[in-house]
This record gives sequence, C-alpha cells and structure tokens, in this order.
Amino acid sequence: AFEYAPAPESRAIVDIKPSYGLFVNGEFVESVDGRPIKTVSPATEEVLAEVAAAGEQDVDRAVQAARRAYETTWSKLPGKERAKYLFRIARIIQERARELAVLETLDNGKPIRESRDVDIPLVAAHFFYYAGWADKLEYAGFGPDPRPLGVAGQVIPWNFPLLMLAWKVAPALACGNTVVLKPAETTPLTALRFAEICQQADLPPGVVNIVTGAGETGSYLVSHPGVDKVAFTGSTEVGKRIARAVAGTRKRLTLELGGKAANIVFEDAAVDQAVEGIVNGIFFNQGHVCCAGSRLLVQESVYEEVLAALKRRMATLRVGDPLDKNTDIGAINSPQQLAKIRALSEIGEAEGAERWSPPCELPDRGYWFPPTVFTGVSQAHRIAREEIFGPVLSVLTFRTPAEAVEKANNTPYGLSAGVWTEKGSRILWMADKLRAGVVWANTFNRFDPASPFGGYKESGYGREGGRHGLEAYLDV
Ligand code: TXE
Repeated sequence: AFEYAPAPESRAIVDIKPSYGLFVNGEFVESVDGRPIKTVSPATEEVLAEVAAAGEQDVDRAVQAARRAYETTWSKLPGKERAKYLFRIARIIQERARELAVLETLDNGKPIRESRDVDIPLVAAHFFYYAGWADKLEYAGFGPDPRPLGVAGQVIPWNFPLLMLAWKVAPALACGNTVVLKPAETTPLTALRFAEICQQADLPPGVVNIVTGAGETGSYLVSHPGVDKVAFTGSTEVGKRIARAVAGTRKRLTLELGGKAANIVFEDAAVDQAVEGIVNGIFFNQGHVCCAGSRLLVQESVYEEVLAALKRRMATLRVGDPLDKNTDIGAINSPQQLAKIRALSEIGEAEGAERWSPPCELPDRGYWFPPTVFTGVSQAHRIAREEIFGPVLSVLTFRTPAEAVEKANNTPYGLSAGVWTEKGSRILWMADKLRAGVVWANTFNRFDPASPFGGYKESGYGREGGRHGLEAYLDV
C-alpha cells in the first residue's frame, strides 16, 4: 500500500503571536472590559496563545462598527463590488492554505490531511461560490429586489472552526450584511487569521468584526439590540437558549444543532465500500461532526460480515500526532469533550452494550480517545440516543427497509443519514422516508458549497450553503 512520507507538517510555517486582541472596525484592538483566556493545542496541551474573552462593551463596540459599515458602505455597494472583495478573500485563502491548515490542526487537533484536503479547500470554495452570487441576487428566485438584513451576529463551534466561519460569513457578506462573529473559545486562531486576511483584501473597516470569548461573550452578542440576524451552530441546548433570548425581538434566527445520524447498510451493499463510508462517517474529524454517522444500522443478514470487515479496517486507523500526514484520528478538542465521550462510553458499558477498540497506543500528553464500536446496542440505550460527538459508533440491526426507516427516524434529531445499497429505487424510497436534512447514498460526509445543509426537528432550522443559504440573509 502507498504511504505518505511521514514528515510532519512543520508548525514553523505559522507565526503565532503570544496574544491577540479583538478585530473591530478593521483593526486589532485591546479588549475594554474582557479578560484573557488561553487557547491550547489539544495534542500537546501546549498554550498556543492568549486571546480576549470579550466583554459587553467590547461586543457593543463591534456591533456599532458593523452597523456603521452597513449603513455607510457595504449595503450601498453594488453586488459586483462586493463580489470583488469576496473573490479576493477566496484567492488569499488559497494562497495561504498551508499556513491556515497547519494553524487549524494546531488549535483544533484534527489531522493535517483533513484540514489540508477538506476544511481549507472548502473554505475557499464557499467564498468563491458566494462571491458568484453577490451580483446575481435578483436571479436567486426570491423576487426582484432582495435586501440585506443588516448586522449579523454569528456564533460558531470548534469542530470546523474556519469552515463554519466561511459558511456564515460568505453568504452574509454576499447579500450585503455586515458581521460580528464569535469563534469558539477553544479554537479562535484561524478566525483571527481570517481577520488579517480581511485586512489584506482591503475589506472596508467594520464589515467583518471578530470577538473572541466563551458562552458569555456569545450571549452578549446574540442579545445585543443592534443585531438584526443571529446565526448559530453548536449544541442543541445552547441553540434552545439562544432561541429563547431572541424570541420577542425583531431578530431573524437560523440554528444548526446536533445530530445522531443513522448510516444504514442493506444486505445488497458493496461491503468494502460501505465499511469505508462507516469509518469516514464516524471517525472523520474524531467524530466531532454534527452529521456524523454515529448509529450504524446493519441488515441482520450481513451483520457478521460487515462487523468483521469494520473491525479489520478500524485496526488500521492511526491515532496520534495531527501534524503527521499518516494520522487518521487526531486529538479530542478539549478535556471537557473528552470527559463527555468517556462518560457516555462508560454508560454504554453499564447499560449492557459490548465495547470494542483495536489495540492502539495513545500519546501520554494531550486529549485522546481510541476508535470505538459498541455492539448489542438497543434503541433505549443512551449511546443510541445522545450525541457523543467523538469517535464512538453504536451498532444496531434491522430486518426490513421499513424497520430501518423507523429506527433511523427514532431520534429527536434530523440532520443527516446514509444509505448503502446497490438498488437505486431503494435509495429514492429511503430518501423520501428519512426525516433528515441530508441523505447520502453510497457515500458519507460529502460537502459542496452549492448544496444546502441543515436539519429537521431538534437539529435546527434554516439552511446553509447553496441558493437556500442566501435566504437566511435577505429580506424579499
Ligand atoms: O457546545 P456549545 P460545546 C455538541 C456536541 C458537544 C456539545 C457541547 O454534542 O459535545 O455540543 O459542546 C457558544 N449564548 N456540539 O459546549 O456550548 C460557545 O462559546 C451564545 C454540536 O462546545 O453549544 C461556542 O462558540 N453562545 C455542534 C458555541 O456556542 C454560546 C458543534 C458552541 O458551543 C452560549 C459543537 C450562549 N449562552 C458542539 N453558550 C454541531 N452542531 O456541530 C455557548 N456559546
């Protein structure tokens, strides 16, 4: 088998300052009423930098800067002018892709292969895609004269830090809105680097503002009366809290929340291909993926065969240094997330499911969890119902397509699902019955900026990506 040269991507190619301020009105500024917090490399526990946890006054300054930029420049620019800036940002992201990939891997813990081949290329693709829409909004089918909403307050999680920024910032700017974005407290560094990219692209001051910090900063932002639209990706619990905070105001809201996706393998599926999809579905990005295929539903007649092949494949996965190009599974993003994964796994055992991981040596420092599969899982088990958000797969079985649908839909979530079968008619039948925003067939975790993404039920509302992603940022 072909192997990459094991030379790790050097962190020397990224210059990380010891501390960062907030990005307000086109400049890095000191926090007025915040406090310093540290961001740590989850693979080594090394402190990477100190950033500010922005206070209420900091957030207010950022929202005011965004409002001024909205009223004086950005909403007045013709779409083709906004497009020029977005194309410029997209090109700079491509030029600085290596640096961004290494920085993302350092701050988040994800394998360099993923940040290099998935995250950063998709970030650039989103800016290119929405740059293309900026001068064509009247053709988007929303009516002749769509208008921007104003100032967007955007709160994002730590699992795809720069990609979630792109999903939110690119459509907002394309439509003529300005932005105040809060990255997650454990992964602020690529958002701050994006601020530098905005400067490099000569984006008018105040069009993009970045306020770092934790939940408190996020709650100042979403409750600020100067914010016209709130966009959130994160836990269902915080999503509900934000929905309550926004209720009774003029603010528009889109929410992209948790998931508990079923990856459904029928007896006529190509087993090797399905196993690749199962592995990708749950071990990609350490399973820190809202649409992860965390429940495997296998047709009873092929259960033994699929499980044996899955275990053989899991035994080849390499866990370790995220900067090593051979690594498949990197570090768990934070001690809190590791504790949650451990706790739910212990609950899985206590409830009677059988736990298996291939032998694998985990590094001494940092936060790690081995690829893990639970068999003998019933629908009542917590590991079959709750989002674990880690490299942990729960396996259930079914006999008929109807039973597969019933089990797949038996969750409060509805973000994604996967179907593995050689039968085209069955794919269409399943896609029709599954209550999930995305249904993948004979593949998993495929993303494209042209394709809308979002949930049913408690996975949230609104769509990001594609033409539908524009809707969240326009009045029609
Ligand atoms: O999420 P939070 P956490 C799920 C996953 C994970 C769990 C907890 O199951 O184990 O959530 O992760 C900001 N007002 N997902 O605690 O708290 C916070 O600072 C405004 C699924 O990290 O939801 C961060 O920027 N903002 C998910 C962002 O919300 C608040 C991705 C997400 O953090 C806030 C992440 C408040 N009151 C976790 N409290 C997905 N759908 O992809 C926190 N924040």
